[in-house]
Amino acid sequence: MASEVIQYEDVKFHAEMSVIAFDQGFGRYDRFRGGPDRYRDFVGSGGSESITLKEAETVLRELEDLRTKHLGKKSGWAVVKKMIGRIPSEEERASAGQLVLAHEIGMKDKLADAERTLKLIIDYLRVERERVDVTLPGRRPRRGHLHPITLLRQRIEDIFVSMGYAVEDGPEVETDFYNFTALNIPELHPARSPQDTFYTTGGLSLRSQTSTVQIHAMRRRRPPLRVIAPGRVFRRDTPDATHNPMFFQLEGLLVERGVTMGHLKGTLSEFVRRLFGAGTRTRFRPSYFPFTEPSMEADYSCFKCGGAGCRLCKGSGWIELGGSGMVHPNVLRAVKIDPEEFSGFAFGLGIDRMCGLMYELDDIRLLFENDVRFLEQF
Ligand code: 2U9
Repeated sequence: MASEVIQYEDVKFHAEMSVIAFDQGFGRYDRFRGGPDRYRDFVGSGGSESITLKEAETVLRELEDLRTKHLGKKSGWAVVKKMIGRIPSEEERASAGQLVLAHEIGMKDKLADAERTLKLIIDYLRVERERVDVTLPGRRPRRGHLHPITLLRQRIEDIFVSMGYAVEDGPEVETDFYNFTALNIPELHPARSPQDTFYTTGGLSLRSQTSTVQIHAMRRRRPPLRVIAPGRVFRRDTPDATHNPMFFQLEGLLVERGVTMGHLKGTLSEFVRRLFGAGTRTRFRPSYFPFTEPSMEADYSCFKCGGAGCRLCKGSGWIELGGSGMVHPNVLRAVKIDPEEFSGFAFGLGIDRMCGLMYELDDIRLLFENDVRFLEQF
């Protein structure tokens, strides 16, 4: 083969065969030729021919393969170019060179034309895919709000803070001392039994009232003191429409010199007037709590019927606020406050119960189910 003499005609023949093969392969891409504006026929509103981004990317890849096959280093075209050098006549060699070059330019032009169109189509469609219509209305994030219990707790806190009370917080898991002993709850009192209180295996208990917080407060800051303690408390009740084993309480404690039951009555009366309106009346009934002596229950006139009697107050005209009393001397002694020098009053109310009444909920458990359809009504 190396010794074989090659002539112009041989090169011309092989070159033309190669160009025919190329044209055959290129045929299906011919529609992408047509100059720098040809891409407009495929994209945008004026496009009469359609192509997807994925299709255009595939065609471009195929076109590169076609170039390699017909014009690459291992192609028939490379063989044709090598043949030129083996033509003995200088003149014929020059003519063959010109012929081959002209064919090569022709094929490369076709490829470049189609490639340019495809690249422009791809650029256009990529931009199109990523285009954001800034005039579209946004997705409005759903705005949350505070839980109804929190809303009521904050209203109550505001009233007491304006009367000079500090808001205190404390642990939900307690020792017997804070949960019972310091509160003058006797050793065998049923509240201490595991039937009423949740115990941990380590002998601690979930606080059954927030009085624990006030015991902490009295040990930390000596009297005179005014604190309220809102928070979760836990009692082993079977849940029903009016009970939940976890509920929210708010207790208040005031310890100063010369405090009387008159101060207690005045404080609670003022509190319900601020919460439910100036016309709200109060009444006090004798009661018993281990941590207060004397003790009393406080009622307020129904905010719905004004005392005439309605479904909300079960016809009585009164609604129960909670318990209260003068702090038992034993409780003061438990935290080393001299009951001869200081006296105090305390009260407690259930926030969930009050919340249920104010929003006329027929089941207190709704407050803890976390159902947005319920919660978003407040
Ligand atoms: C200390 C001493 C005494 C807080 C008090 C009540 C009466 C009371 C209930 C109301 C409804 C609990 O949520 S409820 O079930 N509470 O009746 N609580 S006196 O007495 C205290 C507090 C702290 C140091």
